[in-house]
Amino acid sequence: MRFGHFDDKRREYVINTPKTPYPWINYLGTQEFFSLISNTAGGYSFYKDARLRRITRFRYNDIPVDSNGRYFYINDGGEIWSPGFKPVQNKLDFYECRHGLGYTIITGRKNDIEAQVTFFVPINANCEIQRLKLKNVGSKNKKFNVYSFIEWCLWDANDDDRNFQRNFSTGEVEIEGSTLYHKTEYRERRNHFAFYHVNADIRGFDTDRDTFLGQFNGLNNPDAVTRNKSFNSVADGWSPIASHNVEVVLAAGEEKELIFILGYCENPADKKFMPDGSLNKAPAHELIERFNTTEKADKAFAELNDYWSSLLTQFHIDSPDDKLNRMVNIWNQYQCMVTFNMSRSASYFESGVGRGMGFRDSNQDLLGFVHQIPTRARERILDLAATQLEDGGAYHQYQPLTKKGNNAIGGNFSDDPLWLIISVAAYIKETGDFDILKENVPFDNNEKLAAPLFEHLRRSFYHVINNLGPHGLPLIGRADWNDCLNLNCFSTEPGESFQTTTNTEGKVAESVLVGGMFVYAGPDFVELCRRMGYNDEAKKAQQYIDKMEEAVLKYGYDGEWFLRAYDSFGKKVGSKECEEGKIFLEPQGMCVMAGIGVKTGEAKKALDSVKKYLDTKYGCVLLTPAYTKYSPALGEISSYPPGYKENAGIFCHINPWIMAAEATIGRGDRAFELYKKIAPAYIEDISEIHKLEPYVYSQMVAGKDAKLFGQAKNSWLTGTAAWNFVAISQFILGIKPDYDGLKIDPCIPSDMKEYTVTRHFRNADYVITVKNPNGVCKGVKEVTIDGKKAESNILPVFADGKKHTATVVLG
Ligand code: BGC
Ligand code: IFM
Repeated sequence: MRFGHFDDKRREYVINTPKTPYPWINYLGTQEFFSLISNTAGGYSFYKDARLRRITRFRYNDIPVDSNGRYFYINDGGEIWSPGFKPVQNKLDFYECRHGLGYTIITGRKNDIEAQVTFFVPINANCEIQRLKLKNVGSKNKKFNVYSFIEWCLWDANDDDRNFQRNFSTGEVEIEGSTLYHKTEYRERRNHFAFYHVNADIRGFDTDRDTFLGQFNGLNNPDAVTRNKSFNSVADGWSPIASHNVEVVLAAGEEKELIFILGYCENPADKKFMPDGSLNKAPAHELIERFNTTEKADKAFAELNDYWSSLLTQFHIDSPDDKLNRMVNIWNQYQCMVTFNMSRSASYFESGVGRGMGFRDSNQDLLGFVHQIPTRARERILDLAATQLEDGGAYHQYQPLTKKGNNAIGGNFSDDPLWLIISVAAYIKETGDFDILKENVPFDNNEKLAAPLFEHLRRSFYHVINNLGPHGLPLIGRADWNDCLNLNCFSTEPGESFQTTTNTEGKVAESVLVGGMFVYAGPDFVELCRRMGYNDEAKKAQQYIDKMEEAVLKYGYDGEWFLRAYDSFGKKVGSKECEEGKIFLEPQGMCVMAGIGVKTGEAKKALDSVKKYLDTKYGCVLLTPAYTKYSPALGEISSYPPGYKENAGIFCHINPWIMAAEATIGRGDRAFELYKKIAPAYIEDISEIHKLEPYVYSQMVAGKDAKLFGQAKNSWLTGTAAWNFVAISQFILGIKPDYDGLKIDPCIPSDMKEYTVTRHFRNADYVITVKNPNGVCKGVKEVTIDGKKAESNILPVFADGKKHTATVVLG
């Protein structure tokens, strides 16, 4: 069952009922000002940091779900309704929500009034624009009242949610014509403020929530709206809001537009106040001036669309498969941008206060984003590297506002350092910018400890080598990629201390996955050593990689698949010897992608075992059989009921590793079969089972052991986005940026006859047509570039701003 449809021409998902199985959301904003918006206009806004600079308030896990947003009310002769259905929830004559790239358009119609709101955050501006178009679609004149509503958050979302003894006394506002200002704490620690403006004369306003609502009402029936007259309340503490009341008169067929602007501003410390002690509103006036007419808003909206069009031309496919085109050209790339911006901080499953930018997560997100805006990827790499510790380990996250690393959700994740090598290599392959390796970057955010970025990669590489366990495999530390596989018996409760039930002090439990990752990432380190002229070091590094590969094959292979780990008792995890958790998905993907056992047959066997034991109709589960009992020796993984999350959920993030692994051994049919199982566009028809947005990936789909098999959770912010883009664009379609050119090496389903990819790469456009006349999966037989036969399948770097045409024939 569906709740809408894709409109590929407009690059939108069109939802035709407010009653989706869960709020289906979108993200507005590309740089610093961001908003989350659901299909009923719920959600919130923040500046840079969802925790430290929250602009509007949201109530997590409230009832009904998705409480609070930017809401409009229409009072049409006593009939009250909202264009987005919520919060009034009156039956509408028509409803539609179009989630597009960086904008959402919600239309509601009732009693001959059509109200359409376009929400977007313009490029290079710290505000959300809400264009409310009102049309009288009937034959009689209409006179009605519009009320806007947003609720301010008192900046620090964490504090806002709990420190009421203080917060109920700090709220302050200021009113100037049609602009309602929020300036809590401005008198002391803040130099920023927010405002909500409408480009029309207002009949009234409210800034005190409880006055606007009335003590016994919810957002569905505010007093001000039911009595049809704002109270002109001026908040003094409690909960400041901003609500305008505009009277609208429309002749039959007439249309009017109101432009609401929700803005964020900063003042220099010495220009905070005007001589009369009021807020210095100059930056707000400027911002309002930029967008306060229909023409200006039109222009800003067109700019946003152009921005996206230009980003999406970096990689574009034309194939006979509409679903593939829509995933690759639109939604997967869009989600990659969103994960790049948000990491794991703010979604409808992440509260925005728990996590900031993850070291592991952001490095991976970059893999799916780097081709879009390489300069931003460069900046991100330097920010991440600055949070690396001197020994090569890393803080697991940092807050985007301060850019300082912290271990709020723990530290000592053994995979973290290697992700930096992987992301830097991807960035250099995309751009050819080897100079980044010479950038001086602090360790531990300490300028005194700064060293060239290359040194950071070196420390990453040796962090693994300096932390090997009894089998020569990497020690697992607190965890590796799988946060919940805690083999050193860490407590899972925040604040509780390390329980040394094994007394092996972290020196026994080892990760086969990190071993595989080392072999996957290592060759890039070796290549970068060479490019820096460190040939001896390259040789030495290669020896370590070879040794690791041996150790993985010798101690990390279990006969038919790769083992997952050794626990802190030295016992195997993910082995046929185990009662539960006999086989895990991650090492099969990573080790094969690394090329381990490809020539000698272990790789193929491992992937056959994935198919045999881990595959389901909705994708591959993370392990099987699921753990049925909690075990401190395994940690959080065993705390989840079977089939959920890391305990045998279909972890969408790792499925593309298997696709890439299948492509590595040449099985294009299987790689694409797996791609289609989890790619949202292919499973739109089961939206009622899947439950979450059919246009983006979710982190997890409940596995075969779960009661709700097939139901997704944690949509949007997941490494699934980047890795699926890598799997489809590089491993399956085979367009792989490399150090010296664009390598074309597809591994496709045998019935895929032809496709064309337009790829912008280092200042040239490559139009690459792949032909598969003999129905093979892999193997480049012939390449021509600009009509001439090429020597290899690596298209050269033209960097001439021109278009180049390549034909690649498989066979
Ligand atoms: C996992 C959660 C876990 C958390 C612990 C996340 O990545 O998905 O299940 O609770 O890490 O750090
Ligand atoms: O690898 C992690 C990721 O960092 C956050 N989500 C869950 C994954 C697996 O535990």
